[in-house]
Amino acid sequence: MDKTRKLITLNEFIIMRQQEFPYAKGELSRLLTHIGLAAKIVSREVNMAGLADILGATGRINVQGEEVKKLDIFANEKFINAMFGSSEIAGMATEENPEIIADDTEMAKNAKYVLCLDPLDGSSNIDVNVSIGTIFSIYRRVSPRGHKPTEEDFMQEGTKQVAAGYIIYGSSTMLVYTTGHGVNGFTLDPSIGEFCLSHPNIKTPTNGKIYSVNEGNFHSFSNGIKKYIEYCKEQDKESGRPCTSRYIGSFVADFHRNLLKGGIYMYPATKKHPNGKLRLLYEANPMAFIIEQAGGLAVDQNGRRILDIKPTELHQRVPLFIGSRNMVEQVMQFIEQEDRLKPENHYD
Ligand code: P6P
Repeated sequence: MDKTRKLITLNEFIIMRQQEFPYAKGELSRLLTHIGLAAKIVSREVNMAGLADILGATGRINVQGEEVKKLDIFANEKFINAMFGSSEIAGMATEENPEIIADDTEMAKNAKYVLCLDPLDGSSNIDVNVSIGTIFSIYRRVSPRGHKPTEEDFMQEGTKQVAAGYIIYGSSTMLVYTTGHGVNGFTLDPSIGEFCLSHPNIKTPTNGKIYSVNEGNFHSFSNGIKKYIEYCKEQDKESGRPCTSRYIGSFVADFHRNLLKGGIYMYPATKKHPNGKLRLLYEANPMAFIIEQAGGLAVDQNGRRILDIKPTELHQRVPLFIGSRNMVEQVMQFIEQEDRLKPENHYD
């Protein structure tokens, strides 16, 4: 990073950008600032996890049927506390809670926003020191203020998001977010405890050479997806193939690398996950908002734009194809040719 460039902290950036919203009264700015605070607290704990008694499983299974790690609970609690502490959130939907969470205070009942959260995505990687992340999505509530929020506030199409972002706890901790005016990345400088602007106005390459998918599920994929993966492996100098296969098993880490370098992440329908594995409200939608703002695409297995999907359940899953525009369009062509135009094809 150019050391001569003025250091811009996340809070300075948020205030600078608030001036672009003439009618903003600072609520969203305050909310984003509190997200940054919670991220710092979780980052400290994630980086200390190996030393503190916070690794390992809790012995509980969450609403997703997945094993709950101690850090999952820690991150969930820290973000819940920070969000309601901002007084800007009427309620939250998080991966760790089967129902929406609402705060009974008058302040919360009168708040303008609701938040969808995956507090710690990729948590199966926690105990083996692989990068993990937090994903958030913010909506204006649609229910009347002065009352607790309803599920309707969370069942909005992704196009209605006011802001979305993620924190990646990796070789460094980064916070990447959008409010619909581009995508900006901030790297945590632990020596001053501030997120500093390190990746202004992120644009994802239109094409890429990286494909991210769990090929262990290969025989469960549709023919179109199988043929696309085989296409990625073929030798073709002109098109720069073979592609490179990179799959960390941590969505935030795979997404972040592909966002910066170009690539596609795919979690198709499988036998075990007939609707894909990624959740619409707090994984697919926020990342789809970011990737579109960065010039990429995010669609489901029918080629439907993720952000246009009207949610019907809080924890619903959706097959996800997200990343460089050309790569997403290409896999959709294979699905069109092999699955839809040849109805005799079916998932094995
Ligand atoms: P699989 C983590 O549980 C997660 O939701 C994503 O972070 C990750 O990309 C995916 O699931 C990994 O799933 O079935 O390939 O192990």
